[in-house]
Amino acid sequence: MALARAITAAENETPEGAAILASIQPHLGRALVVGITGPPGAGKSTLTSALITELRRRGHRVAVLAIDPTSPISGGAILGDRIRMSEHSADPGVFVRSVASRGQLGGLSPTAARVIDLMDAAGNDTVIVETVGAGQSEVEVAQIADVKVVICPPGAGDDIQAIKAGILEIADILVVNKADQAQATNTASQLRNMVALRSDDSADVPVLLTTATQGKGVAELVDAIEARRGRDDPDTRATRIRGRSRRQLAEALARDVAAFVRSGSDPAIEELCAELEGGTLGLDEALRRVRGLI
Ligand SMILES: Nc1nc2c(ncn2[C@@H]2O[C@H](COP(=O)(O)OP(=O)(O)OP(=O)(O)O)[C@@H](O)[C@H]2O)c(=O)[nH]1
Ligand SMILES: [Mg+2]
Repeated sequence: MALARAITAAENETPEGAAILASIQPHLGRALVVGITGPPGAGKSTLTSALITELRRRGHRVAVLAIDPTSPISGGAILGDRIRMSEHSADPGVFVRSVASRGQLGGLSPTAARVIDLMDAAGNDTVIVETVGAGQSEVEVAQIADVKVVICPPGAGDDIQAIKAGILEIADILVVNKADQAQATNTASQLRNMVALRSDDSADVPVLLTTATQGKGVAELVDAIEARRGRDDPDTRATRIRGRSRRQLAEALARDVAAFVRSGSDPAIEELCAELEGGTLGLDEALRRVRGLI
């Protein structure tokens, strides 16, 4: 309940929220953040629920952040996720939260990183972040997550093409879910071929088969995720937290500066805008001068 309240306070940017966020810094970096991404309907939520079951069996405390796809295609996802993860709702070792997918700058919700930090500081050793792989958000998840799991449904040539074009590059683990369907093994070999064509460091990207609805292959997926956790030394951990903090500062700054420029309250900015409008000043030069102001 405390975590839920802290997240709400952080989302609403209340003074209490800011105080909590400031106080949790020393407690960050204990959780392994697992990103689950893939096309709509690939089975991300079902697999997440199965992952929770297996992680709980192994004694982990798990928090899930489902980034709500606000697109019309997968509307109602939050309700669906609630149903799919409801089997864990009575378990005090599991915490599930959904947030809207789009921030003011068009990317991942700016609060997502903060919510992950709060989940981490609250003592969850595994944080799962589910996002639909449909553009920008999965790339941003890659910047947040320590382990990136990309899910591909069987057979869909188009989906493989999309994954090839975008998210294959970020995957640490590839999963063909719905292994109970006929095309699954074929899709897995296609993905293995694609992985083999990648540069050397991709050699250890496993391609796994799961049937999330039956919990099949889930233990092997957790093993692959745990192998990553095992590789984690204090240095990479520290780098990871620094990366997250830097990203948060950059996002907060970008929002602040945008609000400042839009507010129309600064004479120097107003002068620049007038010159831009009048065509006597180019955008590059205006940017250069604004940099001098902040
Ligand atoms: N046959 C089969 N169906 C599955 C499997 N895993 C998930 N499904 C079904 O696929 C549908 C979509 O599953 P979700 O878990 O909601 O997929 P998702 O990727 O979270 O979907 P969005 O969040 O809307 O993008 C549901 O009807 C699931 O029951 C599987 O292993 N085999
Ligand atoms: Mg889902």
